[in-house]
Amino acid sequence: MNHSQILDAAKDVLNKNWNGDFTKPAPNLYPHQWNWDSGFIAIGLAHFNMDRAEAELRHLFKGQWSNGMLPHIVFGEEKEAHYFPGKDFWETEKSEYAPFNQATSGITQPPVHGFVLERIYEIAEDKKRAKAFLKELFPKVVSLHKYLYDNRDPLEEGLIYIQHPWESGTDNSPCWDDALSMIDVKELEIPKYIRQDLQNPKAALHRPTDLDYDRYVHLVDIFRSNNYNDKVIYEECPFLIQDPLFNGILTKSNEALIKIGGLLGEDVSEIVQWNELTLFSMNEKLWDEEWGIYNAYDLRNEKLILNETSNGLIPLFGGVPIQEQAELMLKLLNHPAFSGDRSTETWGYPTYSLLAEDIDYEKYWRGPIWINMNWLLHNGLKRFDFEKEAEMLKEHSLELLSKHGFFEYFDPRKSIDKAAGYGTNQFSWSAALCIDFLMDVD
Ligand code: 9WN
Repeated sequence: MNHSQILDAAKDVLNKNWNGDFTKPAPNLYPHQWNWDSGFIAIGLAHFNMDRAEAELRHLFKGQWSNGMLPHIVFGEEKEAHYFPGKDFWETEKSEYAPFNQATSGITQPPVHGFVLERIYEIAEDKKRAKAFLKELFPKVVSLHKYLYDNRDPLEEGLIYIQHPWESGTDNSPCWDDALSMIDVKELEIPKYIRQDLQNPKAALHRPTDLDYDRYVHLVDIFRSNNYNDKVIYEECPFLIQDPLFNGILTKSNEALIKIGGLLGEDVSEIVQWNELTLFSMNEKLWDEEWGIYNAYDLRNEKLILNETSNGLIPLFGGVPIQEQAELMLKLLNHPAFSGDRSTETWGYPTYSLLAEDIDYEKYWRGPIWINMNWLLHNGLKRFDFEKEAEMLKEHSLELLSKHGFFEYFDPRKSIDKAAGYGTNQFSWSAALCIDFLMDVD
């Protein structure tokens, strides 16, 4: 496929996944609206259908809770939508903050919306209209950030914790293994549930395990039985982690909100303070000088999680490192851990170190390449003028997409030529970010 054919094919995926209210991440597997997906999707839409880009985000924010929390799923109305956990499972009516006219989940996802608004403004030809949209969305995004700083940062370090692997967006990342292993499911009464994500014969090989799901369900059960009260959850939840991806995305969005606020003539002093604290603490607490990466921190068990995943490199995008640190991060990306060597020629960049003994090239967030991570890293590398690697990453992403289709994730090994894409092959953010790569508006 040449570039114009891929572009058309990508738009086609987004058009087909649009249901009149929002874009589904994928037709059958993910039939509702997902939080960070919608952000990436809106960027792709902005290049060819601004009405829909705006509608996408407006619909997402219809699900915002009155305390600012933005749920990771905003449920649609489709009768045929089989997804676990569906809307009834969450029992969000137990929270005093959940909207009464829109069904949602009760946890959040990485706060991409600030930088998404900034990107939409950059792409927009009609700046007056785009500015009006920024004005409408700005207070909602600020209120999400305020929720995070007020409720998910009890030590006032500027480091937001996630309370569920689904909040990370990188659900079964090896980073969460140790903390999750403390949840002994044999000792617990796990509510009954039926997974809907294993319809595809190969899904069990690629997706999280049943043990993972038992733990995911147990955590949700803690939240709903405590009426989504953040103070109680902080006391009770066995999984509380400060993740460099979540916090690196937050700094990028803080920075974008500061710029947007300036454009709109809003007071941004509080956002400036939040951001300075987050940047400071990420470098004080999470930076690993030896390995050239940001670690995660397990707040519940009070220990660093030594990180070998690309979550720890996303702070490049958020401008967290200074140039010297960024150079160490680049060195790591060029190291066999993320770039392979002659015996394992790889696509850039796997989500888990190729040198890790338990890397699984086919399993979800435990090795495969994801287009959103490539897009975040591409833009992070550009920010530090690492043009060569940024270009390579874009080319690899486009080659994978045009060779195999708009898969959810890809095998990093170049030797695997057939069936190298896994999960759904009509994945919206793969299509949306492909469009952004191809359009390259600065
Ligand atoms: C759980 C929708 C979402 C993405 C996540 C990805 C996957 C859900 C699932 O799909 O998670 O939220 O059912 O596995 O891990 O990043 O937002 O595309």
